[in-house]
Amino acid sequence: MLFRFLTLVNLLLVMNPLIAQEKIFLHQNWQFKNSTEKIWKKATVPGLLHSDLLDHKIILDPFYGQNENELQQFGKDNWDYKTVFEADEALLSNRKIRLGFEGLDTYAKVYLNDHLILEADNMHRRWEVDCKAFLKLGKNQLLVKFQSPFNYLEEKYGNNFRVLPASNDPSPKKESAYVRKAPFQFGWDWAPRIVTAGIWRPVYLEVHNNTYLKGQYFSTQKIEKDKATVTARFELGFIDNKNSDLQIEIYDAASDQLLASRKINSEADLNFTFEIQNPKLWWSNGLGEAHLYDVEIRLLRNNHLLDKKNQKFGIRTIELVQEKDRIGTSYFFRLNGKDFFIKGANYIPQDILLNRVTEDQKRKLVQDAQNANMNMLRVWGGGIYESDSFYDLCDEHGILVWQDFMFACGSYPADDDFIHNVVSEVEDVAKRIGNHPCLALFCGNNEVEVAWFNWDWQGQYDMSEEDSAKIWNDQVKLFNDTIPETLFKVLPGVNYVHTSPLSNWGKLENFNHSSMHYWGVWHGADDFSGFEKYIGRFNSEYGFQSFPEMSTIKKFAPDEQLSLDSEVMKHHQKSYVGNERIREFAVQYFAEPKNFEDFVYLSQLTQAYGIQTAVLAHRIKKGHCMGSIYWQLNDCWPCPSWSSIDYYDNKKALYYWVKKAYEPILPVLKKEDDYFKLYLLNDDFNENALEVSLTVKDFSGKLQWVKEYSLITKENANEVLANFSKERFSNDLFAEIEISIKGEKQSSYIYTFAEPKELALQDPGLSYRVEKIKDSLQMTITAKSFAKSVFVSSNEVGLQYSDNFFDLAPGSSKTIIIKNANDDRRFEIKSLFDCLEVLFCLAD
Ligand code: BMA
Repeated sequence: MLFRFLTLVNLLLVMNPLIAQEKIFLHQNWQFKNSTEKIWKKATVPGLLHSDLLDHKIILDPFYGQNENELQQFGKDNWDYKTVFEADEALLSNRKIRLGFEGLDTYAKVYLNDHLILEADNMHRRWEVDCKAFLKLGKNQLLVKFQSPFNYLEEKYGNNFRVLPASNDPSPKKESAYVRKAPFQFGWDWAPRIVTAGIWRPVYLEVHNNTYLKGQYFSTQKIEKDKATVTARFELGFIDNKNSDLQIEIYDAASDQLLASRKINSEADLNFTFEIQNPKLWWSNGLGEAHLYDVEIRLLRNNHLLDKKNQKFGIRTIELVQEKDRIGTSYFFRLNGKDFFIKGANYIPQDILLNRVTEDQKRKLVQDAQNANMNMLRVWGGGIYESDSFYDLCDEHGILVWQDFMFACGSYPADDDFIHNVVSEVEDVAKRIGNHPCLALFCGNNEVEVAWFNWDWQGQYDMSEEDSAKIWNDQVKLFNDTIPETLFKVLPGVNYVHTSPLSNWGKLENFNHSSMHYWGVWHGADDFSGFEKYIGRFNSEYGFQSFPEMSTIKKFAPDEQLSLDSEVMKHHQKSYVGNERIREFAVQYFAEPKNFEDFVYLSQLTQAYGIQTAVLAHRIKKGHCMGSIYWQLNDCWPCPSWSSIDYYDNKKALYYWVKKAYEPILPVLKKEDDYFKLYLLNDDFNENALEVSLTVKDFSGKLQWVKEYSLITKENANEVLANFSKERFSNDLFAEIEISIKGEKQSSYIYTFAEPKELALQDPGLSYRVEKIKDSLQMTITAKSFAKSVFVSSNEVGLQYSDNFFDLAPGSSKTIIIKNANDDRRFEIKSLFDCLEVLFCLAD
């Protein structure tokens, strides 16, 4: 079959000399074995060792119970992967044949027909090598021998190994600092330790018969009223020395209109500018359309087409503005000349077994971010540089990306080998993803600098002054010199900061400067009032943990472990702070949980309450503060964590509450000293003529008073609509704020006037109606009296609710759409007054 496929491809190549290159994926016939054993077993490529072990039932589900403990040896062993593929004459007749790996995890020796043709030592980069000389007619064997990072380091350093700080790596030697492999796989405060190996991204042969297009980069130089100046840069791959008489032409792919053409006679000609008339700009979510240009690039010699490629790009300028101002030091983004507020989340890899993440899962998550009114994701530095498709999705959905380089919470060596490795990694990553309009910022690392100055590593790791100076100089060399110098060579002028945060939360003055990870809540002793007191200029991390819902917990814990302090629940909690902190806060803000299920529900409300408090405080202080990126969007396994969407794609209360808090135009009623202030938070750049009504009722529905306002909003400016003395509100009242345009209701919001625990809630008398409409369920829930935080859940994971964890005014109904529900799913509806309100099963 494979043979036939290759033959066909090569026939095409022979018959059509215009096709200069072709990729042939080598994903068939793979086998693997422990390198000390003899028997080969079937393997999946692309894939990872632990997935293969799972497929063969050699290991149990690493997420269940405490199974993680049982599989540590597999990451310490060495593993071999091999395949056999056929090469025919047509293939071998190609002038140039390259073997490429889009990802090898991590220390790998690659043998083609027993010739060592590649030695890899970095999971984060692509590898390509000429292999024509080693291919033969007929069967060819490709063998990849993976050495575990531990064995590799042992062999390299022996007794001279020097432990470097790596706060989340539980191993005493903290090897992860030396290995260019996703840091979180060595364990993190939300991740198990699964040290994988394998051919984790595609592997292919690529053939070339002519000079070819190897890379193409477009960046916006200038945007004027009716034209944009775009810089195009190209990289060519060569077969021979005939590099003259070339021509590059750029066409609009849809209209086939020629946009630019250039004669190429030297390296310098590969970099040129051209203009696009009446450009359509790329905007982030909320500011406008994320328009993408699709161009076809043709490479010609004497009018003969040598190669062609399609490439998308956006016309946009983005600056990170870091200037001294009257407060301190600013940190905000300017997109196409507009200064705007960033609303987003920190993104981590979607599965610790990275090969399991599907394209659908990626699309879904980026769409979820867009639907939650986010305009930025931070691809955090302890994971991976994402796949190309992830950045494509961000381009399409107007989600800006803050891209960390993959260094987090540790110190790193800076010897020649390591620096050389990092240079190759940075070059490769910048070339691979640098073209995307979504890319707003590259950041050297996560928390390497704050950790150095605040976490007492010098004491913990017993460093002499000399050691300490050396280690610190190494960090400066890496993040202030090597990485930016390399990055700017590939992407001149791109935004770069050497670390996040630039300012630490320890001192009040620091909140006037730059980026901030505020961890006084959770890692410090602050309660949620800290979120209102301590507001950085740009909050790139802050968060609070919760438990995933019961359907997810039951996937990893047997019934007898369903308690907060059971062994399994403790095992899945990877933060040193522990599960008890979640309970303390739930009791402080909501209620003493009646049982474990009740605790799980309250944990989510507590988290949502805290983070919503933070987001609103950040937005109210727009100007001082220009960004809010909470920790963390998603999970890589099922566990209690800071996430807003759990591993099985159940959205937590946090997701729905943040989605509201991130709305572009949002009325907020907030207690400040002796007053309740009615704010209109406004991130919209248009002028809107709005009517705002505020209706106050008691929990049984009796009307107290009403106020109405009309206004025309100002571009991107918050306003205070009213101040009310606090006596006008009590713990048995709620307000419904409606926004209308020309009498037509656009949105409505409910606010209560005391902390949830203080509310004088009464039995809401919930009832429901369910209808099946096509493949979705439509559930209408009605409340007799005020219902707080109504939560619909099922006994299965992954259901998609159009809304959840919402309040209902007395006598009102809300209809939600539930997707992915089978007829035999059981549902529960609960509210804060009473858990387990209604139990039903559609099949009953
Ligand atoms: C942040 C992150 C992670 C960590 C999180 C929660 O600082 O950078 O290192 O998982 O805190 O502790």
